[in-house]
Amino acid sequence: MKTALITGVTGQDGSYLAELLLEKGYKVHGIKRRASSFNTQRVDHLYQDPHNESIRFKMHYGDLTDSMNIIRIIQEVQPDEIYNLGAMSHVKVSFDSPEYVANVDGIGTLRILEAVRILGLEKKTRIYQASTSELYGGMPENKNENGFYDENSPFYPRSPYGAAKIYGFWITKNYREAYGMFACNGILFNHESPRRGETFVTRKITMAVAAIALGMQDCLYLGNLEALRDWGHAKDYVKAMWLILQQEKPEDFVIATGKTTKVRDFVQMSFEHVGFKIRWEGKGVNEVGILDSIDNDKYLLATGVSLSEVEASKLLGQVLVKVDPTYFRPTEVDLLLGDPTKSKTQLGWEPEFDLNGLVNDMMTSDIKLTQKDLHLVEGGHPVYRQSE
Ligand code: NDP
Ligand code: GDR
Repeated sequence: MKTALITGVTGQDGSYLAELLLEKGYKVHGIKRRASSFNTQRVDHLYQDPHNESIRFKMHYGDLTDSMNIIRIIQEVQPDEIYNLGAMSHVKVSFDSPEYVANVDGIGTLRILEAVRILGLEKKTRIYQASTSELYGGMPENKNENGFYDENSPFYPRSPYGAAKIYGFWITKNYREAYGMFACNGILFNHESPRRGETFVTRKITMAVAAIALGMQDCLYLGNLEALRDWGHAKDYVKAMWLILQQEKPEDFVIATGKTTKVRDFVQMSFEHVGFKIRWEGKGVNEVGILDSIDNDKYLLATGVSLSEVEASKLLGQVLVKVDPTYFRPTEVDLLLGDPTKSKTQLGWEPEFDLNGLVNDMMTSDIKLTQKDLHLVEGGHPVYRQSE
């Protein structure tokens, strides 16, 4: 039985990866942070009682800023594979906490690599580093001749997050070359899911659209509607992480869909799921999304309830989307588009979800969650949501 250690197991990717590895028969250890309230919702369904010695899923308290803790956990677990997914992963927030993000996302990677070396596990333990398309920074001149970013495209990070992750990228490559370690970077483009953190743009949109459709929210405030992202499904992307560590030779891989979409179009697609057609008016910070028409059959199919004529006429013509400059970034990555050729040919990686499938999965899940919230509100339990 192989043993894996996942940092960031409580995050979006960590939870899907833990599921995948358990399905494959691994013993899975995860590092979780101590917090004043539970932060394990994404993996609660995997919990196994630690009093039972034969469990295959176990979590350890730890933090990527704490070398001693990292060394002790790796010594205890003796992993065959480490997936370093732990990070302060929000690009906009990294401008607020640049030193912290350098410590966790940059030096944290070094702590993992050096711990493996200190413990003499260089030949046993394979390491996956969660690198990112943010390394490219969306610089137009750095795309390849076909207009994509690939494994050979130059980097130009545009945030403290990107700058910290570029250290993680290079130190992983350096330990591979210097010490012959099986250490690889997955350069993953944006990937989303119903488990995506609520402040990333896709999830913010699908949660707001569900809440607007069910009458729990009036308006969705967003930043740059023009940004283009190459969005895939996290379930598909964790499969690629595993494949990268099963290769004969350690190498770096781009994981992407090869298609790019504007934030505005993701908004449109999410509203279309509930039968709402949005009309865009105005420019820049004055741009708004107005409800133009409603397809009642689609609304019924998505929500399980029908809108009365009175309810529908109240909604039509309302401004449902506004721009709030609070969400603009000091430096923006305008366009990301990855070339998955190497991962498809060499890893045999094939994603199952396209963008429509992703939007459907996220919207279906967020409608269910909103309906649960509605029941709570009806039962006299207020539901508080932050609109970040
Ligand atoms: P999430 O933000 O959902 O999860 C991040 C995880 O890291 C959480 O478990 C979090 O713990 C943990 N973490 C944060 N700070 C620390 C710390 N100081 N010590 C230990 N653990 C910590 O991110 P994703 O799952 O979306 O992403 C996984 C990784 O992949 C990240 O490294 C991210 O930067 C990278 N990445 C993500 C992409 C994406 O589109 N999702 C694309 C490319 C790269 P807690 O739950 O307590 O907050
Ligand atoms: P990103 O993801 O920065 O690409 O990083 P995010 O979803 O935060 O932003 C994508 C694009 O949408 C624009 N945008 C908004 N973003 C947020 N969060 N909130 C808004 O209201 C909003 N309005 C518009 C942003 O400006 C941006 O252009 C993600 C993270 O998962 C990283 O950890 C990962 O490395 C990269 O993807 C690849």
